[in-house]
Amino acid sequence: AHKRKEVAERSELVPVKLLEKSIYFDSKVVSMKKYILREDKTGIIAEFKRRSPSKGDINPGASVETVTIGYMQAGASALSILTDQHFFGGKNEDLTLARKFNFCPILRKDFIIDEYQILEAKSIGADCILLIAAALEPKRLSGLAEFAHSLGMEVLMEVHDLQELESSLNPHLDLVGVNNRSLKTFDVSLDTSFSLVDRIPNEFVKISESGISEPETLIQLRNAGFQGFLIGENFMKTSRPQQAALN
Ligand code: IGP
Repeated sequence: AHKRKEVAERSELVPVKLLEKSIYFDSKVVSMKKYILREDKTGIIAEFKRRSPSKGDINPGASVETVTIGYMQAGASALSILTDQHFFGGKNEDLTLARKFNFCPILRKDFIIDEYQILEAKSIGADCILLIAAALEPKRLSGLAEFAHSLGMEVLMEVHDLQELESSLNPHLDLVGVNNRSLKTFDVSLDTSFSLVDRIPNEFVKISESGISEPETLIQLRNAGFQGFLIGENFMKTSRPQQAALN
């Protein structure tokens, strides 16, 4: 409900015509799918997140430039930038700043419910959008994914259980992510990932999301069949997130 209002307000303020004037609107997308599969990289999608509903403030003063450049130097395959202000203290300018300093795929992390937000994602410099199965009707999700593809962007669909996965799979997705954190209780269980990995068709790049804090966990997830790993808090909670990513 809160996103509906935000979208209505913003589309009033910044009409689509203006979004389309952005220098990023016609620029080529950097493929997250390809970068995740590159063997000279770790498969890690490193996230910039100042705060979260489950943890409160994580790193309120962190600098987008310093952290994202450090992430990429440490071997991350891609970046995820929270742009949701209400729950995560993010903003669109964070993503654009990350874009200016990095040549890599960038995921716009937000709650996308409308085509306007996808046009906006393109205009701020994103390469990939997140669509959350728990928040969208399967038909709607598929339509939004198709729309993102029409702009040249890639799509990561996030699921929490088998029901969401099976009802929402569609041909317009590039990556499928299993979120280990329940949106309702905020409890993290890596078993969510282990139990769903084999149910994701191999045409999609498989991502495990949330609660990853040990190198061993990453290795176990990789052995189970995951190709990408979305990591935020474990890096951001340190005073130098860009160095945490080196370990
Ligand atoms: C990162 P963590 O536990 O490493 O900070 O998790 C990422 O998976 C998490 O931020 C996330 C998220 C989301 C945030 C996953 N899905 C959807 C906002 C919306």
